[in-house]
Amino acid sequence: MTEPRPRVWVSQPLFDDIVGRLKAHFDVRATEDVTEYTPAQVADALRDADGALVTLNERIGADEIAGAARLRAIANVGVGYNNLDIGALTAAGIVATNTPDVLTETTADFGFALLMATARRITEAERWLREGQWRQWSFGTLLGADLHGSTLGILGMGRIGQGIARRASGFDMRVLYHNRSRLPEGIERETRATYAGFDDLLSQSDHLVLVLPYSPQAHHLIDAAALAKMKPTATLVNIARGGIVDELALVDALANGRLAAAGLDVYEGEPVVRPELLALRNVVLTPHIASGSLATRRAMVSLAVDNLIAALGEGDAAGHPPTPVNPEALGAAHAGNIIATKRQGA
Ligand code: 8YV
Repeated sequence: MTEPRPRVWVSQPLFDDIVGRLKAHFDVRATEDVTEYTPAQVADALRDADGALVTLNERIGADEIAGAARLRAIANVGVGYNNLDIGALTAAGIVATNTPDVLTETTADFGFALLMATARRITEAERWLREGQWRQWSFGTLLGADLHGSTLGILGMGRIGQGIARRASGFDMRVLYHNRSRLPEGIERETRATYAGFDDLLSQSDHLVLVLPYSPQAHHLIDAAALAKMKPTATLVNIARGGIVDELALVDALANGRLAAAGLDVYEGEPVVRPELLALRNVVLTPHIASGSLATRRAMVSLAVDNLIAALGEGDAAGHPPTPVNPEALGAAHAGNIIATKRQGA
């Protein structure tokens, strides 16, 4: 009798031609429609799966994998993986992978676009024009803030932060950054970025861009106290995760002239956006699309597919997924059946 093929669950419709590559190795359970799952539905979908290809919308932790005795790998389509409880997955011998590098430049492009739109009030100006408010040309219409010659603060100086810094030096901006650890001198020189303490970054930036990974320590890092340290003329751009900013404190600062403007691609309760934010004139709001060029989204799915195939011990790179998040779980994933038996409490 032939061994049954491993089963994989693909949580959202992605690109059929790329996801189709999984079919050479696995029985694939794909999803036709964009779906919002309850935790119980995620647990159900994982129950008989050996692997899963998921997006940031699927939260997977101890509860969701409790009944998933065969599960050995989760390939996340995205560089951020705060939707996954890595501790719980590692303890269960499940490999998690993400999609770094392939989205760096596209996401940095978007961060810069959002920064420019925010500083120069581009979406606000278009709305105003479309509303028929442009009745006569006036010298003082919709005056914004310059990028050139200003100080850009970058909070989180990983690959995307560095991409934004490189773009900023082309705009003659002075670039400050704050990061968990200071970057090697060579990278500081190449990106023309200067390390600053957190408070200095807040107080000196004319424009502040958030590009740090979300973690419990980063939750509401930009709160009322942090916002109070910023210049009232400053702008804030968030392309990281919504939870880094206390949105109510942000709304208060924007509504009361303590911050000039904000550009947000991510939200605490996305896809729900607070009505208080929607009501403000001085915010640019986009629906979590920073990595969303067609080529990059395809590259992300392709890398996730490669990761899943290799993490489940198939293909040319069997056992060596290109971008694992918890490589320490790799050995365990290979001893698949042993782990499965352990997880079932046998
Ligand atoms: C993705 C992102 O679109 O990579 C990330 O961390 O936030 C976005 O680029 C998202 O993760 C899709 O799952």
